[in-house]
Amino acid sequence: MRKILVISDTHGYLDNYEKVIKQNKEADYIIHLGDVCGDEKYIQWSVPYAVKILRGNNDWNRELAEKVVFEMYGHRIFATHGHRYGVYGSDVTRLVYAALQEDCDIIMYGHTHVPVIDEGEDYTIINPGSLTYPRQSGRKPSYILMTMEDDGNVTYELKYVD
Ligand SMILES: [Mn+2]
Repeated sequence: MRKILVISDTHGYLDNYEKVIKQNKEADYIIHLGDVCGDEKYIQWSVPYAVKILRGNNDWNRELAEKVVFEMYGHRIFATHGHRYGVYGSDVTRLVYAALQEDCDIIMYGHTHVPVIDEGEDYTIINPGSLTYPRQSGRKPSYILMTMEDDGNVTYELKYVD
């Protein structure tokens, strides 16, 4: 089993990131979906487990990948910031098309700062929202804790930082 913290859009502020790390000591993987804004090295070394950081529209570090496709427990995961696929409001058409072309069944993106967990028959789309500049109604900083069981079952929990 793996506990994966999916976070995004920290925009150069780490106070809430530190809270998330402290509140999820059982996590063993972090995926940051971009707009890390210079904190990539810090985040990379802040935990003793695996970290993937994607490149957002406010990231100038060319070492960060624009997108990544990887497999875990029988799932293919497509992770990207989203701006390259024109995500806007709730329109994720191009992103979904690109992910399905690569046979992915879990699609994750950031950029909109609005959390989404949309579990479908063929694929699931998630967006953890922003830990720094939330834009959904209520504007609470948010992230997603994803649990992948060995048998491939996945659960997604939208969590908030107070
Ligand atoms: Mn952003």
